[in-house]
Amino acid sequence: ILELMKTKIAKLAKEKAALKADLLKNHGERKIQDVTVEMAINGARAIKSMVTETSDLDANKGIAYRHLSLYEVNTKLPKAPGGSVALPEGAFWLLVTGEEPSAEEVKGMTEELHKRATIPANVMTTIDSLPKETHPMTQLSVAMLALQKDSKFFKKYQEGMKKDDYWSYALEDCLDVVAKVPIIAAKIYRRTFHDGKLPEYDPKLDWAANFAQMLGINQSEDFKEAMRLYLMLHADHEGGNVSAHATHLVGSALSDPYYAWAAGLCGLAGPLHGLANQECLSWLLDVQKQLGGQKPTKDLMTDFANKTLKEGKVIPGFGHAVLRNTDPRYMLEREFALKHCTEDPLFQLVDSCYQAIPPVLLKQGKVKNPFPNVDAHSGQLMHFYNLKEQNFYTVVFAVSRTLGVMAQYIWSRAVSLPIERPKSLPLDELMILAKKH
Ligand code: CMX
Repeated sequence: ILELMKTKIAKLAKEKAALKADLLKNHGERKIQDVTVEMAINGARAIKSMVTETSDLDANKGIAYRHLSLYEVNTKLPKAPGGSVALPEGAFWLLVTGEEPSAEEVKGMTEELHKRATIPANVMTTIDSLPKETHPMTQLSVAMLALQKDSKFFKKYQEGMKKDDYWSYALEDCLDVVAKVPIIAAKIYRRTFHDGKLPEYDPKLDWAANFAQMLGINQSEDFKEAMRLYLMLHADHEGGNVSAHATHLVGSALSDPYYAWAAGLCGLAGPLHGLANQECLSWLLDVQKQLGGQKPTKDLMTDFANKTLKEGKVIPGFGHAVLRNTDPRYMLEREFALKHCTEDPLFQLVDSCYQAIPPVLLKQGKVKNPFPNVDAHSGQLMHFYNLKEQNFYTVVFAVSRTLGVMAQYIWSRAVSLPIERPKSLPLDELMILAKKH
């Protein structure tokens, strides 16, 4: 399967290289946007200054993996036997090759990952040497760097590999990372929250199902299916978000995929990014406690939302920096929950928030997007299937996002994107420029 994958990437890379050359030669001076002082100060928001091949975020339709919406990905891509959710390794194939995989190709992909799913003893020892209270995201970042010793990209670069070969060794490392990350995540989970015993890896299972069973908390088929959905939905979200951008930036220095993703993981650990999902569940559980068994009616939830706003806090799980509509990832999780867990009191609370909170935020008047994002739902699903340790949620997100950032890394090398080096300015220089224009 690896050779087939390489053939597909090589073919697409040739087309993309021609497109890039055409853009640079014939349109390189063309203006695509004005950059304002506000954009420069406020986090480069909306400045079109990066190339990411794998996915594209539309403010209304949400993320598309290679031009396919998440609904299309979920409908069209192969499922596990008896399942109804697209397999995340199929999404990875799509992100990497640009093509919808056949069932045979996804099966091959799963097998390829099984072959690479061994964790060197030194990496396990490194994880075990960390105090158990170390945040699971710190443990994961440390483990990523411990894996770096075996980077094929790094080794080949030292030996003087040609530029044209960068992407194929990047692919080797990226496949290794994708194969190993769920086992490492499960290892961190078991040692941090349980007895430290790691269930055996099961090569008969797909990538997500194996991760679900290695957590050792719920062996049901429904949990495996929920995990497939979660890992498929969170796989990629364009290149400008903190973790993807950090990974891309570090990779642009030709640091190998392990170094690059370790940097990205540190970004994902931030409360304004990957940590938001854990905060969202905390808010829901707190509301549930205050409800003390009362039914979460729309009126009650409106009161809770107003109370949170009055306290000067944001309502976690609502709003988005780019999206201006309900996040399709939220909707797909909601559809799943409607099929599997409508009796769950926490789902009923989430459902009531869905009805009550957008009107409250709209009335407040300053939020650009009053609708829920994915974080408003994913915690409920994990919690329902007995994955209750919120400190671990960002690690589950990281397992999924590994697919996207690794696909992006491969493509950054395949189209030879150069080292990234935006121009920065001190504020007084910005004032001089602002007054000049
Ligand atoms: N509750 C209350 N106020 C909110 C809000 C919310 N959920 N979302 C935005 N606002 C406020 C902002 O704080 C801002 O207020 P000020 O002008 O007083 O600073 C105002 O509305 C305008 O903000 P915005 O332009 O609509 O949103 P931003 O692009 O600045 O921020 C985000 C986006 C996600 C950080 C913000 O909506 C938020 O804090 N949401 C809650 C936390 C959350 O769910 N994070 C997960 C994001 C998921 C993801 O990134 O994938």
